[in-house]
Amino acid sequence: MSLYRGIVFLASIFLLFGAHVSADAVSDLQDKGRAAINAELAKSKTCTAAKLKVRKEWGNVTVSDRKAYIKAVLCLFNSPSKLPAGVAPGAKSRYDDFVVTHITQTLNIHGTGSFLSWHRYFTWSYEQALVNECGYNGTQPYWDWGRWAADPESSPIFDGSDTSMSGNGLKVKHAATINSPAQNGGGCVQTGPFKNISVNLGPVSPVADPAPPRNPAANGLGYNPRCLRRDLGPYLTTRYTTTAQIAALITSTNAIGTFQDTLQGGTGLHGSAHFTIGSDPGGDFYNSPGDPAFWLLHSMIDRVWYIWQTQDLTNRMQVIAGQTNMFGGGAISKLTDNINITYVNKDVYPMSSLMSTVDGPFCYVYE
Ligand SMILES: *[C@@H]1O[C@H](CO)[C@@H](O)[C@H](O)[C@H]1NC(C)=O
Ligand SMILES: *[C@@H]1O[C@H](CO)[C@@H](O)[C@H](O)[C@H]1NC(C)=O
Ligand SMILES: *[C@@H]1O[C@H](CO)[C@@H](O)[C@H](O)[C@H]1NC(C)=O
Ligand SMILES: *[C@@H]1O[C@H](CO)[C@@H](O)[C@H](O)[C@H]1NC(C)=O
Ligand SMILES: [Cu+2]
Repeated sequence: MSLYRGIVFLASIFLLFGAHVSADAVSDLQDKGRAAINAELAKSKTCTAAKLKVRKEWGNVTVSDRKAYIKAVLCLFNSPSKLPAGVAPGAKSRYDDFVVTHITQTLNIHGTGSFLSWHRYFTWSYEQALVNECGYNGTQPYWDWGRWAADPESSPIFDGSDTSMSGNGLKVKHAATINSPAQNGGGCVQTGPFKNISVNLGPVSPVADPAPPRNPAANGLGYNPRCLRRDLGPYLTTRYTTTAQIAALITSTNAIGTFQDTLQGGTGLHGSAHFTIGSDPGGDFYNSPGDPAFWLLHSMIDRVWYIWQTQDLTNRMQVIAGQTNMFGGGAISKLTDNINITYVNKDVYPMSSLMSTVDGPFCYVYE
């Protein structure tokens, strides 16, 4: 065979098989950590291989499972609130109970030692509500920001189809925010399964143009019904949440403090993903769970933490850093500190019980 034909032959082999065997860099790290999780599972007091659940990327969830997930989320929007009278007059649905829980604890769950474990437990409790209160039998999907970084609007998560989490907001003329130039939406979401939901709570700290109407209560818990808005676009994802950047965070940070601070820093993965949804309530630090894509975003935050942990479980499982108040105030956070999200899950756990995804209340891995 001539040299030329040899090269063509090798290139064809690569095209046929190479593209399939090489997963992305973050999935490679995930696969590398899986043996450590399996060893942890074998020691678990609560989780077994038979009970283990697998959380998947939205693009890898089957169409019928996406529909089942959407149906269960709509069920939470259509179920009554269970909050005791007087806690939040604006909470009209069971879904709103989760939003209220986040609003009232915001200053003690971000930039604190509890950020990762609080949001892990919060997201899992939401998944539990979908299962136990709305008949869902799947798992909480995640949004891999890197996979769709080039164009989030065309992803199966935000393409506006009836198997998406609804599309962008209507394109309206609007100003840049401090976090991003104006992107491709800014108005009300008018496509997909969630086009008709009512955002009832907040705003508390809106980062959106035009500004949402003020809440009748200063704490944002009054009734303030309005449309769901988004301002999706590629500005932040192409700059700050690429697969290479996600992998770099996992491989270049050894200390939990550095890991969580980099994740949450100015142009870190967490804020960049939130401001990619943007607008109202997506761009509101307190009220962001009012957008149902919040849970896919935070499942990915949890996945990044999980993958980071699995690279060195012995040193990265039961570790914590930070204080109890977002502004650096309060006490030093301890693994014995309780996480209490009372209205959406009555079970209170110390953070030490929320560090492993295959022990304590949890029994899941990522794929
Ligand atoms: C979940 O529900 C779907 C549809 O109702 C069904 O096809 C599937 O077998 C169920 N899966 C499990 C694990 O129960
Ligand atoms: C949209 O929501 C409103 C208020 O909840 C309801 O009256 C209306 O029937 C809904 N429309 C559709 C198409 O679901
Ligand atoms: C959890 O918070 C609720 C509401 O603030 C409170 O009533 C309850 O006593 C707390 N539970 C624990 C165990 O701290
Ligand atoms: C998604 O599915 C594709 C095709 O089956 C697979 O190659 C890829 O690894 C999956 N990605 C994730 C994140 O599971
Ligand atoms: Cu949060």
